[in-house]
This record gives sequence, C-alpha cells and structure tokens, in this order.
Amino acid sequence: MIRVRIRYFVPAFAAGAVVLAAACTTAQPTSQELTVTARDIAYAQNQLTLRAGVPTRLAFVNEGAIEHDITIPGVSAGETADAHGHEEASHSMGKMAAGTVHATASVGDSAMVEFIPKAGTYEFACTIPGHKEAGMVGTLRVQ
Ligand SMILES: [Cu+2]
Repeated sequence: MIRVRIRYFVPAFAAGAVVLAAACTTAQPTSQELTVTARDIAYAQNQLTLRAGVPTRLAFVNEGAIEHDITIPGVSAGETADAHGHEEASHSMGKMAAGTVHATASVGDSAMVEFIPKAGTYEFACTIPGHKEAGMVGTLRVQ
C-alpha cells in the first residue's frame, strides 16, 4: 500500500520542482529601468521599488519650471553614481556620501544614471534648498 502511494507522489513532486525552476528563471532580470519625473514641487512617483543586485538605469526627467535633482544616499552597491542633465556646472554636490545615487536636470532636461542597488529602504529627495521640505521626498524599497 505504501509503495503505491510513493509511486504517485514522486511524479507529482517532480512536476512541481520544474514549475518552481521556471519561475526562478523568469523572476531574475538582467537589468531594470525606472523613470522618476520631477514637477514643481513634487516627484510624480514618490514610492519606488527595485530588485536588489540587478543593474539599474534610472531616468530622471524634469518637467518643472525650475531645476531639480534626485539624491538617494547609500543605495548603490558600487561607487557613487552621478549624472547631470545639463552642460553648465551650476549644480555642484561637492563630496557625496559613499554609494549615493544622484541625478540632476535643468528645466525640460533629463539625466540617466546607472547603478546596482543594495537591498534596503531608502529615502530619496531633491537637495535644492527648500525642495525636500516642500514635498520633494519619497521612499525607495529595494528587495
Ligand atoms: Cu527640486
């Protein structure tokens, strides 16, 4: 009686394992992209999620009437990543904390920054004086 049970149980288990393996393959992308749009004065997206350890392209688009940036301290697994969506060096960040991701764009411009995110929950904000206080702040979850 026990033998019969085992004979039916094993193929069912094997089929389940195949499904799990297929799910794992599709769940791990080789890259991911994220767009954050700035307006006056808020981010169009203030709750962001990313997958940890996956190369990421963050596009920062400024649809506002003044300059804005996005700064995410500590999220990069590698070096500090910095992108400026304008030619003049009007926006100097000085020395940023290790692992900071920063992109700045003047009016109507955009910037693309690439990094590999570490798992965790991060606050991101605009560093232009007064903007964070006015609401240019959000949360990024990396899982
Ligand atoms: Cu701003």
